[in-house]
Amino acid sequence: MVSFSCCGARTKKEFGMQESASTLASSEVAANGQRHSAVHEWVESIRLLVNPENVVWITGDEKESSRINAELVEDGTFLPLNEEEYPNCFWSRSNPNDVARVEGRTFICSEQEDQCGPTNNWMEPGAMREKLNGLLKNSMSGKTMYVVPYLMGPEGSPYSKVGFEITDSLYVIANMRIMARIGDVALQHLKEGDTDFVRGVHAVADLDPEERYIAHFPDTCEIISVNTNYGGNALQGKKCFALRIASAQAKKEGWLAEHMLILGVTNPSGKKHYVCAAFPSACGKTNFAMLIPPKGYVDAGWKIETVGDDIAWLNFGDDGRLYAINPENGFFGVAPGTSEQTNPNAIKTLQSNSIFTNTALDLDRMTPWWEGLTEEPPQHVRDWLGNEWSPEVGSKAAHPNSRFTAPAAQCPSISEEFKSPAGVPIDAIIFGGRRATTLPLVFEAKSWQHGTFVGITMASEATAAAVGQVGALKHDPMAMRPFIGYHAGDYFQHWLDIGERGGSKLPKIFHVNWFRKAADGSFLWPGFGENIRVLEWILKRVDGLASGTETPLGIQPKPSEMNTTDLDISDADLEELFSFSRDEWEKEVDSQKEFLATIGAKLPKAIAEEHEMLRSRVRAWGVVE
Ligand code: OXD
Ligand code: MN
Repeated sequence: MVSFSCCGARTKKEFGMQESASTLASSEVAANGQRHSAVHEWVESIRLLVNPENVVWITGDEKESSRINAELVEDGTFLPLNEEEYPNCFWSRSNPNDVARVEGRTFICSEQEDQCGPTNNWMEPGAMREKLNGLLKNSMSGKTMYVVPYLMGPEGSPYSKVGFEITDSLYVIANMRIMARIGDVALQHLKEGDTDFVRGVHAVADLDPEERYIAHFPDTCEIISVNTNYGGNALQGKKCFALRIASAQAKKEGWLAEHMLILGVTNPSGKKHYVCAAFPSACGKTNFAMLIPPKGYVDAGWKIETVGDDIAWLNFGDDGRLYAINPENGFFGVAPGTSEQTNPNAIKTLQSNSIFTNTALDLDRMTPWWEGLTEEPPQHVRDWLGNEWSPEVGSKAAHPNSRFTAPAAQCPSISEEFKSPAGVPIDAIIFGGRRATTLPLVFEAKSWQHGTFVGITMASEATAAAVGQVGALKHDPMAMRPFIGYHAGDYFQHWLDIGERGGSKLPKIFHVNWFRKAADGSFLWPGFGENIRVLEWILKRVDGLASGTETPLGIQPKPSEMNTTDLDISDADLEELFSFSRDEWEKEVDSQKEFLATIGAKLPKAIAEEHEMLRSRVRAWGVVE
């Protein structure tokens, strides 16, 4: 039996690199010591605080990566998987108390409390600094402090941004290497004397959940996460930088940092459109980003390409349109439910050079396993807690939020444009949630302002990506509730301001719901690859080829506009997917009102008006005078 320990704090290892407080492993850093003096001053200030035995700069090269993985294997954090089936892949378990994002321990430390708003936890920056300095002080003594330069966005893109994560966790570096472009490539993006970079510090400490902090300082572009090693908290490029800090930067600079996938759709006439979509965590976003069309569509010439699966940065191009880049370089996907049936592209992506955290392990094959990967579990399974497991145990073998970290470039559907510095022009923005009732399969908003309202009022039944009650309905504006790095009311206003600026060149906005259920609890819509049928209608609307029909919610497809060829769905189910219940909508509008009230005085007037207009439309619908 292979002995295996949890990833967590580790002691200093030789690492086989030049190392000392002042030695820089990267030739680039050494050569540009002066050029990056602002970086060095900050790194030195952290070194003095955390007091490591040595400092190592991460260069991002292949040999370094092999050394890191070997060291993680040596200290028991990584278990190498079957080299034939999963080359260069590793299995890892986290501390059981550290398996998801913890919104209760996530803070936005803006100068003023009213810059933080009701969707975030606030702590006065000085008080938070004092608290964190206490936790960080000497936290790396006897250990190595690694400095990880990273680039969010494609190389050479004017929209890409540089961050640094100082960490004592090789597990974090191994994951960051997949999720971001790390090392010298990031330093090359920093211009002479540039101070525009995000400063991040991460210390595993002793993983005490009571002293766990994921703190953001949007005014100074700083991130500090302590007492956690979970991806969403500790891989700072992702949620911390690319959403929370970037959203605050985007507000100041006039762009959008959004929790959205990006995909390209080519239709049979060869026309290519790009779409962004926002769904709350673990609502099938990765599956949608890598959608494989059904055979009839493939034969007809439809093609889907993936640009991003989680985050989009949208900037205005010279032509006045919104262009999206994916700031990330990898996928940090939820494993359970991912299979050859649900997402063959993800399965191919994660077949090599990937890390599996908190999945189960097939001990005979030394391959990762999770619920849904195969119909039957393997014979000999170790669960995510490290115990022998069989279905009789009654618990899940893989944690519901277990993850794969896999390089985006390995995805069979990855778009050429994934690396495009200019990004891709967006034709449609799609909002969606997991709703068993009330919301139809698809509708289009009447305008950018109405679409902003639709995004603000989206809600979803909670999943396992964040700690909390699974199944409860949560309002999640633009799927950004846990990620808006400033006051939600100001964020809503920012969306309206973007609307003013972009005018008629802006993408059209839609809402979808793949999860509506019949009275017997079964899903009404097959979902997965069939969702291309909804995309087809959306793009017909973009091209002015479908007139749709007006409902209180917006514009829905006429039955004849939905392509149902080869689709196994009854007319009754299709009708139910689009049905409108005044009773359900009266309740929905009330629950929206309650949510909007939580935003307080900063709720834009235009949004309150949209809400009133929706209420009137709902009341008037079908009422014969
Ligand atoms: C994620 C999330 O991990 O949204 O992408 O929680
Ligand atoms: Mn996400």
